[in-house]
Amino acid sequence: MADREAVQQVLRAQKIELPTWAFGNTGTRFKVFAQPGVPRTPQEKIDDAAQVHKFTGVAPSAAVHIPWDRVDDYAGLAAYAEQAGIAIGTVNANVFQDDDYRLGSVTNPDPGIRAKALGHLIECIDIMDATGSRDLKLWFADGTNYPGQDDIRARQDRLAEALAATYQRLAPSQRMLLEYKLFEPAFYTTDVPDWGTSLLHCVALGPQAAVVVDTGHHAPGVNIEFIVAVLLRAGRLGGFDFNSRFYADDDLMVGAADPFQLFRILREVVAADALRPEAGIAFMLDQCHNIEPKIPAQIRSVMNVQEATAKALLVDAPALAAAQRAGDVLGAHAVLMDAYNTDVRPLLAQLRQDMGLDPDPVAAYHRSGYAEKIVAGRVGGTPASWGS
Ligand code: LRH
Ligand code: MN
Repeated sequence: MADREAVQQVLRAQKIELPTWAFGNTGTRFKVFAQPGVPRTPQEKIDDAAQVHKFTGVAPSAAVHIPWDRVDDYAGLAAYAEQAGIAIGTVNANVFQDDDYRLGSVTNPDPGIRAKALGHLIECIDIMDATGSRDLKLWFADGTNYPGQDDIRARQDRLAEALAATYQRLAPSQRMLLEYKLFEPAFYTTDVPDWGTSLLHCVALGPQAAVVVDTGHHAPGVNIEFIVAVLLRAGRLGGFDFNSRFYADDDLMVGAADPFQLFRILREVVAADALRPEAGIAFMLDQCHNIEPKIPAQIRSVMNVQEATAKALLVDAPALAAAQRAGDVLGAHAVLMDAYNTDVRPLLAQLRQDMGLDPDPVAAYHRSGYAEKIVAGRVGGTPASWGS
């Protein structure tokens, strides 16, 4: 079993980025349930994200989504976040909620609409310049619903053209992260449906482009850790959108539906020595808390990533390698399962105490009275939501 002191050192340095949109009202096409105390402004979303960092110590940044987090002064927003003890992280573009994008954004047959979409992508880089963000994350809802609706190859050409124009606007320290998704909202073709398509575009663009693996964006049964291992080997894994699902893009709390899968994914990251910040993997949550209280759900999600990471770090790597070399199938599997079946909660509770935090972040949050404060204080105004 790996050295626990060393494991704690790595866990102490872990950074998990939160999605501002998880603090707003979310739902499905059937209903977006309104919850009391939900933030009304990007600043209030940052306040809530800062609570998660306050109680976990490992969530020092929040990703923003434009226009959901649109403000007049992005440098001011970054300063506000700093005051709250966190930073503005990844900037997410949004070219999926405008009527003009019915037939696509950067892949739309209409060059005028493509230019409009490209304009937004470039605007997001201007925002990154103001917030000091490293990453531009691009997810395109673009696709078709019926065979023949549009030319699959022509849409790829349009996509490549827009990505190239966006890429050349990046500063040397900035990156473009291209997220793929099997389907939804398009139901026949999606223009970036899988890791292969994203990787092809990233390789064509250059070294500042990398793939984002959203754990909810695969067909049932897909071996996500295999994709992770291959992207790490290619040096093109840019980051994760962590969540979990039982069926489709359910956006449930990471590790809730399949904690063993999350462990296997983080095992590939650990095996590639890619947990280090220098490895440049963005560990982000991308979730929607449709029915559950949002801040405790984010705290629980961060804890789920910590637990899976701790188990992945506890794998006895020399013993595993020896069993693998020896072709000892059951022996090798047992080494991995020993780590997975290790109760790491005491180790993490100790780590939190060593970091000056309460060993039980969720209980500490509930004792803080913050939940009652925001319900009482956030009256009036327009609660944040996906508002499509
Ligand atoms: C698309 C997605 C993408 C976003 C959105 C909030 O399903 O995963 O990352 O921008 O969710
Ligand atoms: Mn995502």
